[in-house]
Amino acid sequence: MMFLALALFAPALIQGDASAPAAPMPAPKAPSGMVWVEPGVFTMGWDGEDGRPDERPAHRVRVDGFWMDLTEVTNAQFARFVEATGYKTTAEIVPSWEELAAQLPPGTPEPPPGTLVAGSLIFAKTPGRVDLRDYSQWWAWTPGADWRHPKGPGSSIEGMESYPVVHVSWFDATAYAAWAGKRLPTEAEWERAARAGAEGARYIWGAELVPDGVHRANIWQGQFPFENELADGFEVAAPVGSYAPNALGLFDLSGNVWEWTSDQFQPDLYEQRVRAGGPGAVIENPTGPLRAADPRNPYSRDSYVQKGGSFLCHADYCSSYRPSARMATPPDSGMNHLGFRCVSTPALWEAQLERTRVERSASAEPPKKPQSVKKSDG
Ligand SMILES: [Ca+2]
Ligand SMILES: [Ca+2]
Repeated sequence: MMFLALALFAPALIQGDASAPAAPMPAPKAPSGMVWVEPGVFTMGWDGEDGRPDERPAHRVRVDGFWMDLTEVTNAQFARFVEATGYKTTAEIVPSWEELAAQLPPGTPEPPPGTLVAGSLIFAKTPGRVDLRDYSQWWAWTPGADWRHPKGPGSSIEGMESYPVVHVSWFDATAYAAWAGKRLPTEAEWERAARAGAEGARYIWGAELVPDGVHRANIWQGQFPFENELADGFEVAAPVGSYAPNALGLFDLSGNVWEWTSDQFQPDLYEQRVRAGGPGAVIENPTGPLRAADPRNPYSRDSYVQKGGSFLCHADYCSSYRPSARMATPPDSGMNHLGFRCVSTPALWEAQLERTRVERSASAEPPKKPQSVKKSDG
């Protein structure tokens, strides 16, 4: 939290990116809690030895400027949204069989009536070493788990106001963003922001995972998924801003909780881009494909990219705290290591300010006088 306090009180000092070309205009005034990411070209993806096939080939991408939330969206911020709108998250609603069936192999029998319940997935350590290809061994479907009950029924978020909100589906994250005058970042915007000040580096902060013995992200040390040595101080999510930020002042882009993006996932997307663009092409403001092709969720039409890894990421298992790493999840799924942060643009933010002005003036109008009823003489 120390790092976060510093950044919130000195936002003007952390704008700018030495690796970006000079902006033609000064950065617009940032909405509270956000920082301007300059427009510019960067290398997206990773051809290094620890990169996975879906991160290849690295290619040049240009994105327009945008603001990004300094932190993952917190429980306190999400609570304000729910209070203002009465919104119910996906994890709080009993799923319909039609929705579930669309993500399962054809012919999967329908469960007996009354057995479908609202809930979410919670990580549970295994008793010992397991086959890492079968992630069902450390994920427990937990009825009653939702953003207000992150560990299931009986748990609460009291005292966890500054922790990232979790158990939020892509739909929930998108609804929050629209309410806040923001949107989810594209995958390219997210990676552009994460690479600020460390272009071409393996990690968001440079070449070493733990430079000078200082942990830079909340991930997993020890042996996944049964022994966590807690060298970075946290077993599950940490309050946002517990580690030093990147060059732009953005916290926890690496680790803590995964972050939803607005892009659908396809494992060979970068190959398709480079083929379509030709050698040396700079891809402008790329967005995801219209439909997903996610090998981990083969029956789901939609699966959205998430970035940054989480407190569960381990050097031997996924190392998804690298800025190029990609994972995807169907939009109706929540988990206790998956959250989000938002971005905004001058146009989106101006529309939000206008909406606020209209709402304020509407609520400031004096109440209409009741119409007097003329008594008839007749
Ligand atoms: Ca940790
Ligand atoms: Ca994160």
